[in-house]
Amino acid sequence: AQQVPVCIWFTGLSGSGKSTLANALELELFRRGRRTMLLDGDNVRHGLCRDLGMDDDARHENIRRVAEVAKLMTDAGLIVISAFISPFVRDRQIARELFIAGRFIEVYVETPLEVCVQRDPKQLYAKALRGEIKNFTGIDSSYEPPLAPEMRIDTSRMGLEEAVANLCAALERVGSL
Ligand code: GGZ
Repeated sequence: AQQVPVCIWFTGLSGSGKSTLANALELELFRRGRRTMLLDGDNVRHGLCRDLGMDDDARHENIRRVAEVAKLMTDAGLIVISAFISPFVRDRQIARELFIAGRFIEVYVETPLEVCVQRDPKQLYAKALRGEIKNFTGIDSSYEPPLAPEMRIDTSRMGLEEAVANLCAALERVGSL
């Protein structure tokens, strides 16, 4: 059967585990023969959005572009996985409204800030706390949690395998797997 195209939209703090989840999910979908497109900072902020910084307006524009690309990719029949902080409710709502009802799955990666600060794989929180990076999400730039996400994952409490299994179950419910 043809896969139902859908957008899985991860949102959460830097270091919350969005990219790890997105990559593991994409690998599992590949194993199951599904065609996917992964959108994240690595392939977007260095190209399509390389003109954008991290102030609020730049983040609005970043998410607007990513959402439009995600929509185009689902129109092409792909399962799109998006992994951006996407800190603002309004931007995520604008993204959601591009899609047919049920074809936008918002996943709140709700790993607590304290855990993200402890992980700090790129030492960005350390820099932000020293004032060397301005407008850092969770430090001096806000993160607005989703009010009604389709799914929540706290990567400090749930392992990667279980999280991917839960994501796949959600895709099965909407007919994408
Ligand atoms: C937050 C920042 C910042 C600031 C650079 N605030 O964890 P990372 O490192 O690898 O991913 C983060 C990425 C944020 O880009 P997004 O496109 O996801 O953000 S948004 O959705 O808000 O547009 C982080 C790094 O870039 N980074 N400066 N000031 N994260």
